[in-house]
Amino acid sequence: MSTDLPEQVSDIFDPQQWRLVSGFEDLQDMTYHRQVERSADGGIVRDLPTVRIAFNRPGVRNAFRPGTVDELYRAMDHARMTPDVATVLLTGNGPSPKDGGHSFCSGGDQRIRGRDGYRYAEGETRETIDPARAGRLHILEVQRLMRTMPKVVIAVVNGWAAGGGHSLHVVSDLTIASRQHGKFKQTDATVGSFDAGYGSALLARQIGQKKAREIFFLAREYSAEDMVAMGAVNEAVDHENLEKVALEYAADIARQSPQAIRMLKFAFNLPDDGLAGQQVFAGEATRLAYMTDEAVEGKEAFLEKRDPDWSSFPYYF
Ligand code: S0N
Repeated sequence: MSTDLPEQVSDIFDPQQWRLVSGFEDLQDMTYHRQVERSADGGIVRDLPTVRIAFNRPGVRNAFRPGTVDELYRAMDHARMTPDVATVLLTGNGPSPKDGGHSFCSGGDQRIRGRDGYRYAEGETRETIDPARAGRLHILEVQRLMRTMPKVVIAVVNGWAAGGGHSLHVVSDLTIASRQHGKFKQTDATVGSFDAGYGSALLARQIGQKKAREIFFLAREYSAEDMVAMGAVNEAVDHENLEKVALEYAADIARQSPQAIRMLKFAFNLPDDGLAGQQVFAGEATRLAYMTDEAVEGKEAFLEKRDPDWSSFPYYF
């Protein structure tokens, strides 16, 4: 029985609740943990259905560079494909070793944004960079994954959610935020970038056009309580209890039917996601239909080279 406790990665991270996810020990800019139940002697009794994916660059307010986004996508996709994971907590590690500042995520790392649209790591030049990787705005691929994965994603906003970090909270299914340190600021326009997809348009669907435009056009700072009042955040929580409350949310989600949660998430997305949303919802409906005798009859008739017999399947229930 393993008693390995993971490293303390943030001020409100309880190592007793978690284990490192194997296969992800190489992560540099993110951490990825699975919730576990431990016995009194600290041994892991069983896995629980929640994972914690966290930005791990607190010195730069958890800004993301291309490698960060690659790691985030990898962990998120692993969570998507793990059958007994119901909920993903997306958060930020910290506080900053430099100044004690707390951050969820401050968006794209501005130090590496080249005028040509590429992101340059230290020491890289136009000649040495791999353009296929460095120029991608692939945080948008993460947004789509979070949106379409059949799991609930909770943004656990422990500090600054700014720029592209603000957009990640918008695209999450639920958001809870630290009352003391959770701060929200949409700085895209300040630095000449703009999330013209979910980050802005979905925000407007969530809180209304006037408030969403205010957030983007004025780039002001908002507290967790401000965001609760606008309907952009589910709950403001005392900082020390933030991850505890996130796990309570996750425990409630785990008490619901997985199928019902999937269908509900896709149904909530559908009107805002157009045909792509319909495709995701309909794909799940097709999967359910394949489980019926009627669909089995269609398949078997084809394989047996006969006409299907629909006589026992009603047109109306
Ligand atoms: C978060 C803010 C408000 C916090 O202010 P505070 O507490 O005063 O801290 P600072 O002293 O400013 O920061 C502490 C240290 O961290 C560094 N730092 C902070 N944020 C970043 C960042 N985003 N990139 C690089 N470094 C960062 C500071 O420089 C400081 O370092 P030192 O101690 O060395 O001086 C405040 O920090 C702030 O406003 N940050 C910038 C927020 C921002 O503008 N982010 C970018 C917005 N744009 C995007 O995120 C684009 C998103 C994106 O990727 C995208 C989305 C859709 C389509 C395309 C794209 C695309 O890829 O471009």
